[in-house]
Amino acid sequence: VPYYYNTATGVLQWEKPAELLGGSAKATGNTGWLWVPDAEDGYVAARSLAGKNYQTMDGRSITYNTPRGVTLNPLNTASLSMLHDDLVLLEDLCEGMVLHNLKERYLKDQIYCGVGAILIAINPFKRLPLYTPDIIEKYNKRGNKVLPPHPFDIADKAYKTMLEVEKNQSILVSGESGAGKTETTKQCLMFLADVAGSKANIEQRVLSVNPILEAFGNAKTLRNDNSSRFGRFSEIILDNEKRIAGAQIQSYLLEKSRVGYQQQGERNYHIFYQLCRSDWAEHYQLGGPEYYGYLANSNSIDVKGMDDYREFQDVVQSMDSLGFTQDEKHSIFSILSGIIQLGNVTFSAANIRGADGSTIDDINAAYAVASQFGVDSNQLHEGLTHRTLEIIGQAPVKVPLRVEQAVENRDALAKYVYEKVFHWIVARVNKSLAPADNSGSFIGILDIFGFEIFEQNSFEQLCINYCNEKLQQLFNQDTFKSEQALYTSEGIQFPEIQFNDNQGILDLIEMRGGIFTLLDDTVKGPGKPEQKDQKFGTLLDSKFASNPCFIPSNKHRGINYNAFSVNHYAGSVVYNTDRFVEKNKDSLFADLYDMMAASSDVFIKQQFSAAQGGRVTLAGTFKKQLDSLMKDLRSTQSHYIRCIKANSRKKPRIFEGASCLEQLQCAGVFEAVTIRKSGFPFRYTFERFVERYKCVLATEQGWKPLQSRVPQDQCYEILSATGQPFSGMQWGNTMVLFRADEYRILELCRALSTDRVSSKIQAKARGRL
Ligand code: AOV
Ligand code: MG
Repeated sequence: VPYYYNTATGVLQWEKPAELLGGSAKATGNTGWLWVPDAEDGYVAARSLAGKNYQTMDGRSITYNTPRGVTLNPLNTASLSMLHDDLVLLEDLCEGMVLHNLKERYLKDQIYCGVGAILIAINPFKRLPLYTPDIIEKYNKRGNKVLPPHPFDIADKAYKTMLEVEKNQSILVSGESGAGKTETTKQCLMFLADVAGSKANIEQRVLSVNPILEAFGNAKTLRNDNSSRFGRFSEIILDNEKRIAGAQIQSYLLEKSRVGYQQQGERNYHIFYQLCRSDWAEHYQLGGPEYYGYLANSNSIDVKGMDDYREFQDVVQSMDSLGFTQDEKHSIFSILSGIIQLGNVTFSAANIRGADGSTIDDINAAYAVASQFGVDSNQLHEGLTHRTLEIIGQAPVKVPLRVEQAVENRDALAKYVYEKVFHWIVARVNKSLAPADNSGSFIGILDIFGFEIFEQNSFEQLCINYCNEKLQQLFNQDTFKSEQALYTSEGIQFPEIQFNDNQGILDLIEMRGGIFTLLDDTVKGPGKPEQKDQKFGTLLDSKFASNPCFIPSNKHRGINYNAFSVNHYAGSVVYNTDRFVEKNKDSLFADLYDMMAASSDVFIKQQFSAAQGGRVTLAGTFKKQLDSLMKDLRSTQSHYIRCIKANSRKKPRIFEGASCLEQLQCAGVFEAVTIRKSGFPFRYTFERFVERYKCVLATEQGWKPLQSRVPQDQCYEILSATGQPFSGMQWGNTMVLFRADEYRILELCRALSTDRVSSKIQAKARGRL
């Protein structure tokens, strides 16, 4: 077995440069291999045959039609075997190479990888021993050591930067459903709780928020058994000694439609099933979940690996540790029972004073709801099956609702009440975690839905994608700014850096007169919901026909619904305008609202005490929330974690390249790469440069010591020994910066030297044998 001995570092088994790998890799060197886009793998390494025909490295024949103006990236086969912790160190930073690196690492359970300051985390779909106390300890006590990429690395950086520069920090976690955002967030929280600690075990209370919020805000979906159906920004508040003093949570866009309806195979919120399975169920006259429409209609009741009975105990325990009173818990659970039973209230068509109306089938179901909600059962019956029309100058009239309208009205009540409960819980948690002194600094962690492009996209997707545009803008500006800051602090002239700015898309959506305002105006105007959707679509078309970020309805061929598209940074998304207006409306018929406000249950009464705002729209509320979030984030130093879902089967060891590529694009990873690449992407402090390249001085006779003592001079010495011009090197105050061309030459020189020396040692070793 040949061995390599590096006399400069004293390390045996030198990391052998790829250019010298010998054998097949060498033979196939740079001879026409290309990264060819592939529908399944994202990219495959292949060689051009004739025309559209290519042969892949593993011998398959494929065809690819290269679009005009596109050149395929050449591939240096030797670099295939070099895997990096930080993708920026790839000499060839193209999409194919990035994807290849991530895949090879993933298959070796190296699920984390950096791209500059960004952490990419690929969901392993299996438990890895990466989060133990001794690993926390390792990151916490690292000193100056560079450790492998990890969420602890990011949390540690955030915490230590805060200690150093007294600036609030934030960690922004994004990715598609099931990519691992919530798990990653919990890992960061766990690290901070452990490392920062607190005076009175406050960190344990901060951690006990998770079971509660997950029970009320998470549900089983087809994509994720424990899918968060709300966005969340958790601020961990630190005192003057930088110990945890409390926390505050802000939630975004709870998916309330789930309360009334779930797709087949999905579930309602976990808490409903937990309550039905709990020892408390009897108290609220609840049977098993299979008895209730809201819980059983989607044919998914139990989740593999999830114990609803036990989880409920966790929830109650967490509530206790956060100081929820017995009364508060009872109020919440009785409202939940009311919602569950409300779903079993069904209607039949009836003639009401000569008009088409409806009546409740089983009055006992309504009694049960009325008693849990503390309202009068007649009023409930009346409120569900009628609505009061107020016409100015006339006495109000009661209009009967047809069956389908009554059902919608019933679901609206359930959704509305549930949302109230959810918001109350978040507020209650915040009350109990509020720090005594409000002056502290914070580390915020954002766990929020990533960019969504579905087969059918609606109002919810527009809100989510709008949010991602906002975050993407911040991300680009941050990446740009941190590059700029580095060049400035190194005293190097800032190169011309280009990147795609998405302000135009944001303007289209949020500006006065933009999509959101038009939608809000349509909600307030007259007409039936369907007519309003139509009107909204027409308005958009007439207003934005020539906006480059917008595609009007008449440009959507082969689509059988009213559509418009937005050219988002992550790709063009087609939105279906049906129900947009209705979904944006965030109110309840006054009959039901007033009924709830008169409840005999103090808790409910309180929730409905404020007059219902007439003008509330979801778009308006969400925009306001986001503005405030962005303001908070801009005041912090941000750290980014991009979660990637390796496959849609939720199985370990499967890497679906094309989908991963799409996610990386949606995460804006390549924008960051572009920004970095357009400057000087390779950078080493003088010391690290010397460490890596001093071997260049080696000759046939062996290693040569450096003449100078000053690191920067040592760098010059090394470069001049290569005999290459290196005119493009940038000399900063502490580091040398350069581009891929210089990097390639340097690596080659390094490779040649180490090879010379190691073959010499081998020869010697053989001679001795
Ligand atoms: P999400 O938060 O990104 O989805 P989760 O964090 O809930 O995704 O992760 C989904 C599932 O993937 C988890 O329940 C785990 O089974 C598994 N998983 C994720 N990260 C890890 C890890 N580091 N180690 C082991 N298993 C992991 V959503 O909330 O749906 O957008 O709305
Ligand atoms: Mg989640």
